Amino acid sequence: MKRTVRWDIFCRIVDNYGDAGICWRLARQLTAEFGINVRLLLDDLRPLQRICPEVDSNLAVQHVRNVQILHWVEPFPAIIPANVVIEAFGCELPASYVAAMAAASSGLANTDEKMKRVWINLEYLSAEPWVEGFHELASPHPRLPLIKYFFFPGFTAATGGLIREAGLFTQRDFLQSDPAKLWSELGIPYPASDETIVSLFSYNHAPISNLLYAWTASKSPVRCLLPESVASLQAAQWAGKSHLAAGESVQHGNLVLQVIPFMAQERYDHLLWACDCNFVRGEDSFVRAQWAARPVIWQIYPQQENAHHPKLRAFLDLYCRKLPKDAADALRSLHQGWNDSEQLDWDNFWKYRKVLQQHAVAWAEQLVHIPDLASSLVNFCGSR
Ligand code: TRH
Repeated sequence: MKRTVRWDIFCRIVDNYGDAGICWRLARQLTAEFGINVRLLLDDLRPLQRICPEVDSNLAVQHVRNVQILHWVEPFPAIIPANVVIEAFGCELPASYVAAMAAASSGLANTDEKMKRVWINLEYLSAEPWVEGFHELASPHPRLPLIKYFFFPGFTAATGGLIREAGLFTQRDFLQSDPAKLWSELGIPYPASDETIVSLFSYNHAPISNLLYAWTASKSPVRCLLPESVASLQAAQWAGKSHLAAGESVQHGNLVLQVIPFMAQERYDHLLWACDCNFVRGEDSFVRAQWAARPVIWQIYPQQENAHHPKLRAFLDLYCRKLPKDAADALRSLHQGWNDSEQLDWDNFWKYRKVLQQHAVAWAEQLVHIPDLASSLVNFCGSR
């Protein structure tokens, strides 16, 4: 009798939406494209509900899009460990679950449970070169007969790759070829043809008002679409208001700032496809903006002791490799300003719009040649 392959993905929410967003995409792809039975265990379901409104954050167990979602609570209930166990972002598995994995591997469990488990520590994304040397490294458990493997997403063939669903580019190209349809599907009026449409998703410590002032004085009209949750105080202050809600828009100089509702994850992907340039943050929106094949400005998640600085540099080094020097300089300069709360020269950046656009397409095409993260995981785990 053929066994059903089961994977468990464990994730603790540190903050924001990225942890849930990444695990949710991975769970869905493993289910839809590989027929794997996935259980997603999250210690807080609220961020998932925000990006996927079908999820009910009050339920202990639920099935959404063929993924079983469990609220990870302590004390952790006794469940049979899956064939593959993903510990996302070093979240530390429940001790009882690890003990059950060890029992299964050492033959102490009953026949049904007796099978080797593959334990993966899924890391955060980094373009730093050291990642290639650590990807797929084995780390034997100090006491138990278990091995944990480090798995690094990344931008090169010597890493685990990036989350990218099958057919994503075909779907993107189809919608990008019909902008009127794309905007109407998003529920946003089709923008005027001379406007540069920019989406803005950032942390609150970004120099938002500097950017808004730069757009106000920019040489050509800019429409900034700002998802509601990040319609920060800075944007409201810039508009001379105490609060900005979804549906409100404000015009100053050459800028129209339009606050839009926070969207479900797939719709947000479509927003990235629709805009001329996307300001994104963290990890998941950063990757999705690259798949949009449009110029991207990344606000990196800040880490202690400025560990994010080399991470940002490493990405820009890789991304700018085939970009003409003057355009690369403008891109680096805008990233530096955006990440270090400095002045921003938007016009100097956007005068390279054509070359930046061509490069964004070429960059996405180049990344398609390395296996996506889900496929890399399935191949690696199959080979264990
Ligand atoms: O929310 P984030 O800041 O998440 C961060 C990063 O993942 C960071 O690396 C991690 O250390 C930290 O969390 C704990 O940014 P990120 O990664 O872009 O995730 C945002 C998610 O929200 C992404 O899946 C897209 C989704 N989203 C929507 O679904 N709708 C929206 O309207 C918007 C703006 C975002």
